[in-house]
Amino acid sequence: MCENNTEAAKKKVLSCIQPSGMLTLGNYLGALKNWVAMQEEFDCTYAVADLHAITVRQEPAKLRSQIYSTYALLLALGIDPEKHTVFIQSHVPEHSALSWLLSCNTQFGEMARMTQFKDKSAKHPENVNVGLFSYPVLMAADILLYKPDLVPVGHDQKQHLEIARDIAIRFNNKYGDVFTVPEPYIPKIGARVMSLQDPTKKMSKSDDNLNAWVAILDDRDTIIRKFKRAVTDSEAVVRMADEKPGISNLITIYSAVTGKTTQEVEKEFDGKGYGDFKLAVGEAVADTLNPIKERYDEIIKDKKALEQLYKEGANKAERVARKTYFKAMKKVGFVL
Ligand code: ATP
Ligand code: LTN
Repeated sequence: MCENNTEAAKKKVLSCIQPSGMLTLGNYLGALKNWVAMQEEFDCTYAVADLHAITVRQEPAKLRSQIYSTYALLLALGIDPEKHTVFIQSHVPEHSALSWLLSCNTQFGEMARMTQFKDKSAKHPENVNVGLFSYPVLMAADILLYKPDLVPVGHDQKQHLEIARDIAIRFNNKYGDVFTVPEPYIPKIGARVMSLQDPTKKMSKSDDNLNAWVAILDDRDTIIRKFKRAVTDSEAVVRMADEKPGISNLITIYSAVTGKTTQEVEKEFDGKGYGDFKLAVGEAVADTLNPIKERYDEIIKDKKALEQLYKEGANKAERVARKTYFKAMKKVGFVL
């Protein structure tokens, strides 16, 4: 079989990440590591979802630098813009345009029950904007434009993916076959990483306590210091247990970065104190993240090369997006 046929047979994957802050060890182990791995088996389209980021207030200069840095970080992680499609959402205007068509085919009541909307509007009562409300429709447009078979998402995004599927099915039934109905993809690898300061809460980049989370781009000393300060318990035994959320989280992280099983980790630290264990976790995480940071520092220096890559990415994406968008427009009855 020629290579093109093999490529054509590959299933298509799409996912996006918001440039809404410094990406964390949680984003890496829970999502991005898997994006990298999926490149082997699938034809992947990945985007920096910058339009989604402005559903909460963003300072313009900071937003701009975060968009650059998120794109550069995807490349530093090993996402290959030559073999796959990597772009910035706002560079492909079909996302906003299809979002309008889909909005007029989505019910108010469907959006009003989205739990993320309820959570975020409670968190930012001063800015409950219409974009925050219709966020899942834009996400549906992101997905449906590229007809992916699979969409890798974390648990928090499953409800949004379900809506994207409902919108696609309803649109197809009303106007004829336009969209592929995507399946959620829950990764085989993927750890849920908890806060280092409150291990009952997920590690989150919007946590005000900087010791609670590790950025992918933190330097070695900072990473080790944050792990040294991680909240644990007074038992002084390294074992996985519900009543030991701090140590259990550190075991999960150590397993994820070293590939060792829980049992192997428990055995390795049998009879050793928490000090030794925390240092080992910090060092192992730094060993994993530091090479990414080194590549990132190189990539972000060369703005010209970066610009060329994101422009090419947008062109590649738009060729696919435009076809789907015009097909949808035509079916709805617009004059083209
Ligand atoms: P925020 O802090 O603004 O809520 P976040 O850090 O939770 O953001 P998102 O941008 O919502 O990150 O998530 C991007 C991806 O990373 C999602 O697929 C999400 O499931 C995954 N992810 C985020 N935090 C973690 C975590 N602590 N453990 C595992 N996966 C995570
Ligand atoms: N809402 C997602 C980011 C996102 C996304 C998408 C994920 C925007 N568009 C399309 C998958 C597919 C988030 O906040 N994690």
